[in-house]
Amino acid sequence: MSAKETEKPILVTRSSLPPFEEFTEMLKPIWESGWLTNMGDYHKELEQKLKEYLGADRLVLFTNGHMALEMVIQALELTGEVITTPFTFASTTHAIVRNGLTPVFCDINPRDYTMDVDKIEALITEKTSAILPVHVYGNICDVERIEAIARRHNLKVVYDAAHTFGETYNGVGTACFGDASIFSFHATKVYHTIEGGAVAFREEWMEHRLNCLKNFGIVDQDHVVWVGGNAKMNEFQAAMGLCNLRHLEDEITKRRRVAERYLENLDGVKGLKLPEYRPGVKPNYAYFPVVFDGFARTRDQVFDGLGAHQIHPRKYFYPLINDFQCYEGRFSSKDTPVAKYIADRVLTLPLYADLALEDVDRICGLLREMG
Ligand code: T4K
Repeated sequence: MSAKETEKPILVTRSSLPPFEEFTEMLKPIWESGWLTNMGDYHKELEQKLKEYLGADRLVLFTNGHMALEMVIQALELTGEVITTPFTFASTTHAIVRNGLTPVFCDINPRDYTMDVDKIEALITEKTSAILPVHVYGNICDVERIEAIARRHNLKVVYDAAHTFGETYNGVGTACFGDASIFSFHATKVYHTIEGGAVAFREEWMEHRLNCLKNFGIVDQDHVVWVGGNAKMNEFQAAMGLCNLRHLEDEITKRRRVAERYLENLDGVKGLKLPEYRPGVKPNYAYFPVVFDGFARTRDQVFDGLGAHQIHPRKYFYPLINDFQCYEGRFSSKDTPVAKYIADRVLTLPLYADLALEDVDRICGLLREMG
């Protein structure tokens, strides 16, 4: 049934859920054992299944993607400055700053909005310890060139892969790039555990440290070795994750249909830049960003125009992080002009598995009328 018939607003996304009984059935063992959190059976099972699915040799679960990022930065003992992108969700920069480090913003490329690799080296100083790029919207960064730069300058690479669950580049999963990659399993993601996240990483020693950090830095009852926090995934989250993993292929297929319908409908509309992936990327259709550049209306006019029809895209990722109030006086979006340009013109259109194709047609019809 289309949203027009139900008169429900169409939001940018809508969580997919497994069949109700499938989830409630999973709850029985939790009731029987009385084990609700702290690395229970579902936690162990999910960790194993996700390693297999993502092709990751090593992976540790977290209660959300943000804590995964904060704690991998802590585990790697990064220092000084971290080169990153301002064109992302608040989490990426906040995780750097909350570790007492200085983000150094690199501009993005106007094609797929990932870090402009040609601009990284000019930002490296003797204080730089790492590069933290984002596979924004699921657009995979130029991982080869980032790897080469990092090796040349002896820097760590941590990818914010929050948007890339299930994606591959030349057949390799995104969990396999850099020293580590973080994933978000938030309710709004292609794959979710209600709230949740993970770190996939290269070196074996990190496993013990990450597992301790997410549990207050406790090694055992007699030893607390790190100043950790509490970032454990609980059994209810893990149960949801196990259910959702069974439905993932279906989820991505349905999303692909929606994305393809947008592409068919919007192809050739003047002043509308549609999503583009680098060759070799197998996408998961997490987001459908469009950039209004030379379109008859501004991004904000389109946002309001669709809103009048109960259609609510989002301005991901606006405002740019270097313009956030909390960073006033420290950074400026003037230093990242391409990111500023895109952030002022981008809208992510509604995209989720159950979005009816006739609703996609309606959204596209409205966009064409405005163009
Ligand atoms: N790095 C990157 C690049 C990220 O994008 C994120 C998260 C992270 C790191 C951190 O990962 P987590 O710690 O979150 O695991 C949403 C998500 O909360 C956030 O996870 C996500 N990025 C970000 C891009 O989007 P908001 O503030 O836009 O969420 P909200 O509440 O406005 O929801 C957006 C829409 O989603 C709603 O209009 C309707 C739908 N929705 C929302 C919820 C909460 C549902 O359908 N079901 C729900 O339960 O941040």
